[in-house]
Amino acid sequence: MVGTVVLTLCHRSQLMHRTQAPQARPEIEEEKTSTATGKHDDSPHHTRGASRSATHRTGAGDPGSLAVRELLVISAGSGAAANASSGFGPGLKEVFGPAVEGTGPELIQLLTPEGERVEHPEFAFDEDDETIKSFYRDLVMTRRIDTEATALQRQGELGIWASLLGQEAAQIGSGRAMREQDFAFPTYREHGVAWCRGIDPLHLLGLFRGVDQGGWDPLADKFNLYTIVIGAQTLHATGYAMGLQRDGLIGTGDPDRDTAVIGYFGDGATSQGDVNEAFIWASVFNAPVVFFCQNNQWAISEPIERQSKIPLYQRALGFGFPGLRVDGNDVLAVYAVTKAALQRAREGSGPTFVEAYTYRMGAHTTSDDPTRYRVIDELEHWKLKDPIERVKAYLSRGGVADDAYYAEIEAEGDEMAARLRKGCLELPDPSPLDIFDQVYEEQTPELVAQREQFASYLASFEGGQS
Ligand SMILES: Cc1ncc(C[n+]2csc(CCOP(=O)(O)OP(=O)(O)O)c2C)c(N)n1
Ligand SMILES: [Mg+2]
Repeated sequence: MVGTVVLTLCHRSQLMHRTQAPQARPEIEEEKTSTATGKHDDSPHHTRGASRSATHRTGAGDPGSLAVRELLVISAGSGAAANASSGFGPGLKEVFGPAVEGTGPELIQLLTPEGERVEHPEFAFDEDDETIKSFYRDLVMTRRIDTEATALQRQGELGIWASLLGQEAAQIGSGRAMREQDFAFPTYREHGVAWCRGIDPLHLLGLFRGVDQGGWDPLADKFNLYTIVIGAQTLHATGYAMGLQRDGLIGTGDPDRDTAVIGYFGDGATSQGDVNEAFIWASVFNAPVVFFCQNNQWAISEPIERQSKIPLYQRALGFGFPGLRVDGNDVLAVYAVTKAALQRAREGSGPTFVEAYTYRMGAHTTSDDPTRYRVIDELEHWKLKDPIERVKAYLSRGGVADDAYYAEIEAEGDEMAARLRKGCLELPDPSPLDIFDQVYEEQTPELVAQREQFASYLASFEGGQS
């Protein structure tokens, strides 16, 4: 029952984390101290302290040479290392500005965690309150899919589930910004975008139950099948975007014809070669693609500090296209920013990197236990920035929606969840022979022979199938 997806969503980096060589002296010292005091690597407190504080201390300018690294370690005690000039050229702060840590002042936000609308000089949310109400519905329904799928996995009905808890606004805001003709290339977590593309969530359950590969038609829904190989879909997105260029589907001025592509990936994926290659191709060919990174702060157990020493969006500069950081828990800001970036692509102005700054509130997948590597305080902090609560606060304060509306949405969610549960349990198991039918569009002689051989093997069992 447990399909191919299960094994590939593995915890390799989690295992590696424990055996990794430390990046700099302070970490070594910390590990020695903690061993001496009886703590070992499995302690969540130790892991948190070591990875967070040590990387902050070494997260500095140009660490290319040992001499520079030593300089940074020496200055680490002052807390200035992240911005210090190494003496070998300008420091990060001088090149990129002051925001090399935290969310920084450049975070684009249009709705605060308290549900207050705020202005931004470059981006505005220009839709009405009815649209915000519909965003609320999408957010709640998406979270409901997630809750039901998690429960189904816990009851043994799914092999695994990758929760999007906390990332709903990043996905609904960007998904709703797409036009019908735009094409999305997701990872394995984009359940909210799938919802926006009109994909029946039962298909998502089929994939995670291991009975099919997703089952939706990527061309019909303009939503590619989930990609588990980290970062690979950014190349697919770029290639597709270049195809659109060659088909003359950008820059015509016709809003129903001009098309953009959006490629989703995580913070950890930015360390993959595929992603960096996609950036280069998209840049030099001016491909109509939006690189949408959900920086949820973690790649399984690896914190963002181990992926980048500068805010991710600033990397775009080095590739030659614009990068922006948006509050990924603010559905209005994500919508406004993604809409502008997609339009830029459709007009033929090339790629944009959007970093949606958010937080993975749940485990990496149902196979993961985040209490082993991160502090509970972090989660408490992010709960205050919940993407759904702030929309509800806005709607309630302005009298746009009331309890009756919220109850209606909740009832709709429960009804959908019951349908999904029933549908999931009724999903037919595939025949083992299906695999031969779905490799190529047309059969090859080798496959036909292999199929026959396997069919007679299956038939050799009592009650076996052919
Ligand atoms: C090429 C490749 N390497 C490793 C893995 C195992 N793996 C699955 S998810 C994951 C972490 C991805 O983190 P991130 O890109 O931040 O996305 P998130 O899961 O946080 O959404 C890894 C290493 C994989 N699926 N593919
Ligand atoms: Mg991540």
